Amino acid sequence: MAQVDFHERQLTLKLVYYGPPLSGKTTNLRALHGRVDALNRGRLMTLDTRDDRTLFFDLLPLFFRAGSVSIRLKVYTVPGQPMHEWTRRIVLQRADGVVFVADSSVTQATANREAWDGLSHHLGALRLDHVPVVVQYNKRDLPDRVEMASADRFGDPHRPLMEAQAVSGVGVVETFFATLERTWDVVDADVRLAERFGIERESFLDAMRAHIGADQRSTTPVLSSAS
Ligand SMILES: Nc1nc2c(ncn2[C@@H]2O[C@H](COP(=O)(O)OP(=O)(O)OP(=O)(O)O)[C@@H](O)[C@H]2O)c(=O)[nH]1
Ligand SMILES: [Mg+2]
Repeated sequence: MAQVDFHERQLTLKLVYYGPPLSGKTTNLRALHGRVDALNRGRLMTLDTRDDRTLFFDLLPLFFRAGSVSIRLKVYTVPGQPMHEWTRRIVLQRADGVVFVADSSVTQATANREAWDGLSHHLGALRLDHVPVVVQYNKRDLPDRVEMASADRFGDPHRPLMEAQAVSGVGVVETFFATLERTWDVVDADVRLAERFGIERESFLDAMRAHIGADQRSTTPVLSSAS
């Protein structure tokens, strides 16, 4: 659950990137990190094995202000390898929103489904069934990618699916914001954020956009007003 300190006017939210082995969870986080302009950038913490497999988790902390409220957004990835099931549960604790990064390769359909089942199981055990989950089909550049029309929607035929090619940054920010919007709505319904902090959903999202929208590759430095 979100940590909300109405007295100090501080809000801490946790997002978790979950999914099968090698689907591109860490790559999503790296692309997101690359978007935050250098002046505002927090450290991206990764803990890998020598072959780049996530060992415990990655963490990208994002700090920004929306009006008079300080927001701390902690973005994690879980390790996808089967042996890390317990670590995945620990990383999911207290999540406010989840991005499920599915692999578009048709050969990964079973792996996607197994990871989804694991996620559902953990969310249930952690009493987090209300947490919004946004599904991203990553690696849309693969020649053997599944057609979106026939892609697994994990039990909900109306579930919206995001498409991404995280390795080139495509679809990363869109997925992130889709998740953040749904997370705000669920947390707001729970603790009445807008009413008690006096910030509207759009101001929160605009502040986040200002923080993450500045492209570090831009030759003109863009100073975020939200720092
Ligand atoms: N073709 C293609 N490859 C991608 C894409 N995104 C990530 N990859 C590659 O997929 C491999 C795994 O990416 P990671 O981001 O490390 O995957 P992960 O989900 O964090 O893996 P684990 O932490 O071990 O579960 C790397 O070689 C990436 O370069 C994509 O959009 N297209
Ligand atoms: Mg990883």
